[in-house]
Amino acid sequence: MKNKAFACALAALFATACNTEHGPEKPGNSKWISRIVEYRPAPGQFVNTYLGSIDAARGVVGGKSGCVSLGGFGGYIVFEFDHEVRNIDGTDFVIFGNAFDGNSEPGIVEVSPDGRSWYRLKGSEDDADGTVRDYTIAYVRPEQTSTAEAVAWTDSRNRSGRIETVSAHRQCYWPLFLADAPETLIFRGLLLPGNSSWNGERFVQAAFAHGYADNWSADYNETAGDDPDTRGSNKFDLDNAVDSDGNPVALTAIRQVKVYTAMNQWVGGGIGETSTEICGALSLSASL
Ligand SMILES: [Ca+2]
Ligand SMILES: [Ca+2]
Repeated sequence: MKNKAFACALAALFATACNTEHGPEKPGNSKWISRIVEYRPAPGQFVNTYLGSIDAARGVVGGKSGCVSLGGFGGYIVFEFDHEVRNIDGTDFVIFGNAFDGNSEPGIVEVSPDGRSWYRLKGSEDDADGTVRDYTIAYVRPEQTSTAEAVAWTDSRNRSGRIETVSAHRQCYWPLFLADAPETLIFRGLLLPGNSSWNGERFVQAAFAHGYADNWSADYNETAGDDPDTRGSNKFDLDNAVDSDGNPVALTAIRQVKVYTAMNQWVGGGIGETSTEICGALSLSASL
């Protein structure tokens, strides 16, 4: 069928799918992230490295082979797919992290139907003792940015501290690539209680039950939607959306996803600040 082959080649040229049984069809959707809307990390040991740059953020588009670090509390990434993520039965999308047993760095997930209104997907610790609503932190740019230096912060609970440097990472911890070149970085959100403890041999960061990114939860190695690519991810359901007062919100579909580091925690043993990593995401609406 020479003509059909030509038609398919032509269809491919214009990025449309070609079904050999029924001819050209509507363009296919990708199940992976299609675009990074914003990447604004908080200071951290991987900022300005291969894990903490604009290139790292772009690296999580189109698959799950890249990884980007969000730095300390509040640092975030916003991404979208090439289609709306619909609220289907159960899991609607999944997010990949680099969690493993004893290394959970939970990030809170928010979703938006329009890029303006945002709703949190409620996780297991959102109402736990030690969780702080409307938490605000302000980091101050260090005096010099040519080499590693601790980054001071103050927060809405009248506390102060520093993102200390660790010996393994000697570059500047302050994000130098932000277009607005801020002198102060301010982040707001829900602060989750710390998860770090000494188990007699090493410091561990325990998993929370469910509802966070980069979290070694029980569902991490399960699959969703009969897609084996979803293994090794946290699962998210739009049914868990809540507004800023914590009241449930009915969402039928969303356009954008935001993830931010949800702890302001320093872990001993040379581990340093808790920082959520995002290594891709997958929508279960791509083939709907
Ligand atoms: Ca759902
Ligand atoms: Ca991590």
